[in-house]
Amino acid sequence: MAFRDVLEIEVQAGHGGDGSMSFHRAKYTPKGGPDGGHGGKGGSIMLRAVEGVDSLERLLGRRKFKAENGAYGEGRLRQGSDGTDTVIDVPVGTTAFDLETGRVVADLITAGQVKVIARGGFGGRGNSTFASSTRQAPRFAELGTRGQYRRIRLELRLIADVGLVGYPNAGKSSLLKALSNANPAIAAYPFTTLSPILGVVDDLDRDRRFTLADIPGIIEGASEGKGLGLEFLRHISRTRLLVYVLDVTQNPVQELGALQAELRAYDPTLLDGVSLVALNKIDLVDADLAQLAEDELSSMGLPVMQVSAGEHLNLDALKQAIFELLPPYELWAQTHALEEESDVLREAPLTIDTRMDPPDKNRGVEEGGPVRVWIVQGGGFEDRLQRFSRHLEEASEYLGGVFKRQGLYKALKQVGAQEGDTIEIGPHRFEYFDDEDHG
Ligand SMILES: Nc1nc2c(ncn2[C@@H]2O[C@H](COP(=O)(O)OP(=O)(O)OP(=O)(O)O)[C@@H](O)[C@H]2O)c(=O)[nH]1
Ligand SMILES: [Mg+2]
Repeated sequence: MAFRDVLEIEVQAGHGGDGSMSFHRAKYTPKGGPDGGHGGKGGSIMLRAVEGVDSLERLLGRRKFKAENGAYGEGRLRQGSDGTDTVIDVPVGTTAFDLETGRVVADLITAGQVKVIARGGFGGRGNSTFASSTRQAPRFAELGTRGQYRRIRLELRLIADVGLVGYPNAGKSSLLKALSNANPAIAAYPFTTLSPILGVVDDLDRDRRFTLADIPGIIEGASEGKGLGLEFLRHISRTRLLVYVLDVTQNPVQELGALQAELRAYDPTLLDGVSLVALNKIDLVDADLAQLAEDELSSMGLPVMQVSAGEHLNLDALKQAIFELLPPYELWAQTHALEEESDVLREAPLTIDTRMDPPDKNRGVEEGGPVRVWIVQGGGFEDRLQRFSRHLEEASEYLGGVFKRQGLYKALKQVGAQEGDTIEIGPHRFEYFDDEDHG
């Protein structure tokens, strides 16, 4: 069972369809009204968490995903159809990161959970939308917007319910073997286990189960790289319960303190969850000695179970204790999901910068003085222009009205724009007219 795998994918959501520029044509009505329909929405790409699969590779099978584009609008007010979404199934426990920003896009820890990772573009509006009493024949339509493109890193961390931590040779693998269906290597020397192993523990009487993860042993100084280090703690960072496996013939009290110190050095939140102690190898010591160790450990605040993985002593009691103490998954998931990016596309706020440009004959400035340029960024203005770039000339009066309603001219006036100045929005340049209404 692969414990962790990583896969990089590229996703391209569908583009929105362009709105249509069309006029009604009929035999006896030569001057028909505008009848261009809207473009359809582009399909989005989402991840969906499915149960019972433990490999990204097997489930995905490829690296590039596309969603369908929205169709163009057409005459006679025909709306273009929306592009179909693409749903990518991933195993529960998959986290998606944006490769560019490193931010968490989705953290799927519950089966059936769905999250959009690339949003489809919006459809453009047809020219019929822009008709009004003063603009009866709009010769422009809106373009659809582009679908989101992203490179995504998927990381699967199988979510084991319970993690075993302990010094090398304490008997972690022996416990895993005795409690679960797994068959890990067991040997009388330290660092037998070199990579994490998962097993399933069943309670057939009551029809319940948990998964149990065995990781390589940890020693004092692991946080400074001693032994195999703490790298493997990542695999139990999302377990709901930790079992400290301590060898009763060693110095269990001292070992527990050292283990907790190492965990704390790696991630202090590891100590916040539910945990208990399995005091192992009690078959090797007198009952009195085992009891003494249990009492000392109990005074450190954790429930303690005396067991022998080798002789199968008290294992059922340990199992039942784990079932009793294990927090319900739903409750745990609410507080342990990573914070995902918001679904809402946030628009950058409006900013206005200014600079002086040398006189430019092409713009027909006769006097030859330098020209003041106001650079408008954010506020959605560039996107808006982009959507009419095919018919900018024809749409200019409409756009002027929109920009005015959105407060652009007022903002320009406030920063000191004057008649004849240039407004620059992305690749577009306009002359600023001082209109009394702007105030
Ligand atoms: N007598 C006795 N021996 C045990 C018991 N549990 C484990 N052992 C022995 O202890 C040794 C280490 O056991 P493992 O299960 O490999 O220990 P581990 O904690 O997984 O060790 P690493 O993988 O090296 O970290 C083996 O020789 C086991 O047979 C027990 O309850 N009683
Ligand atoms: Mg082991």
